[in-house]
Amino acid sequence: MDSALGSDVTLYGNWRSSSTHRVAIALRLKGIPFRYVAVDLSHGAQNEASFRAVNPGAQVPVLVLDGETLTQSTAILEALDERFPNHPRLMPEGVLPRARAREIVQLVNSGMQPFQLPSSVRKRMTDAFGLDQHQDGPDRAYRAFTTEHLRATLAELDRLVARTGGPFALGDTPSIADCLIVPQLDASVPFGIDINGYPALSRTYEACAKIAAFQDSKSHTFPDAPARDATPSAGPGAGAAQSDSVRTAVAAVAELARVVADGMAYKEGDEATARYLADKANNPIPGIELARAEAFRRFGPVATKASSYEVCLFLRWLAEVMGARTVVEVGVFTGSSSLALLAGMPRDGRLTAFDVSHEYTDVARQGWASIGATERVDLRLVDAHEGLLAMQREPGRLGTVDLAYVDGLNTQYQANHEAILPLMRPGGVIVYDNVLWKGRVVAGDTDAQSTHLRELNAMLALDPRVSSTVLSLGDGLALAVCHAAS
Ligand SMILES: N[C@@H](CCC(=O)N[C@@H](CS)C(=O)NCC(=O)O)C(=O)O
Repeated sequence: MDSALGSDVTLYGNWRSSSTHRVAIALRLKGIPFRYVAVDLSHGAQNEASFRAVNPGAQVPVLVLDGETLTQSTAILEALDERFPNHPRLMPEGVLPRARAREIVQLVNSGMQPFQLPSSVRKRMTDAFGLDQHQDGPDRAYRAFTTEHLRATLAELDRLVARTGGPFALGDTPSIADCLIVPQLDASVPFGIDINGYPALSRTYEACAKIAAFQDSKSHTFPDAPARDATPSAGPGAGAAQSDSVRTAVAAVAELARVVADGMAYKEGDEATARYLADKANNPIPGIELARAEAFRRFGPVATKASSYEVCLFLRWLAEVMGARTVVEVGVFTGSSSLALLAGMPRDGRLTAFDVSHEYTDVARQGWASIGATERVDLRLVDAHEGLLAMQREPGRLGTVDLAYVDGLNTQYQANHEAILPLMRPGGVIVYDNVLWKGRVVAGDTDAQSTHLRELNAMLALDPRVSSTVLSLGDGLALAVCHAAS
């Protein structure tokens, strides 16, 4: 029996605190109603006497349960599981499975989260290590270290999670491990980390993304998150507020902007230029902001797999200067690049687009509908390589494509190159995205993707059927002009 009804549960937390997210997820998984009290960490509310009276340790989360005050999120999760032993159990049965769960919990709790220092602690650290003397400045130096540390530790976390067949971290149901992993992955994105590089973690993340307890515990859904109207704080009420789609979209845009700006600030090293280019030096691409916000709301960090904004701007421009009427896209995902291509094509242009995911392309479909372009897109939910070969067999298709944009499964690029070439008209252009693969291609990494892309770049340079060049735009863009349909 769920004995939660009637119990008085209060969570003190903060919208950006991943440790708070862990507890909120667990409470919602268990269906435990709770009151949420926001502690404004960015203005030092944790150090005020009123909060120190609750937790002298001056940190969130704090859970008040049955009149007792509990701190340390992992202790809270275990206490909740024992106090409310209803389904799903957060801790598995059996000595070994419990030890396996704790391996994951400890790696995140003590090996990862503490390195994402709040600014007050970060200042103490950068001062203690003399990082103001560092050539990149104290903050960049800290971020570079944390990013490298997270990358290395995520690889180990991925190994631990890969031991089960999934879909969740410990098997068929969500557990304590997922309560820690999902907020940790969300928190890693602002450090420029692409979680798609960790297959077992991506699998777990996607399984959790389908569950309301995880969806309703994202940072932007908390009552103290910015870009929300002031609403009375409430636990289950936070979920109800999320159904207000407009407010959620606004919060999601704000969150996305923060994540993108954080990522750009580190990756590109020039946040001001990135912001200026996006805000002041380009017309917006119709529909793209909402599509990106909706993708982020639904899929969290997975949404960052979308083509970068600068690549989208370039695609629109290219489609326009080429007057591209017949366009092929491989890898629609959530629709950013297709919206860019459609924006550059004439009104009678048609886009044939390949993807295998109903879920991701559902967001793309919304985007096309929002700009009245539904009829201009022929979406084919099939394996792209098979789909391209089938397209070759359709009457009148060979030698007709003006522009092809290839993204998606980047170990299929070489096969797709062969399948696309016969479809291209002489002078048509094929664009391949991510050909520098976050620096790994140049660094000589030997994983399957880096190796494949290095081979592709070398092959394109020598392929007599095309003239090609590679731009270091976004994550690297290869452009191949076709000499003749072959
Ligand atoms: N190990 C603790 C970590 C708690 C923690 O790091 N809390 C952060 C927010 S995620 C905090 O309150 N920071 C405020 C500060 O340290 O000033 C737990 O799992 O609860």
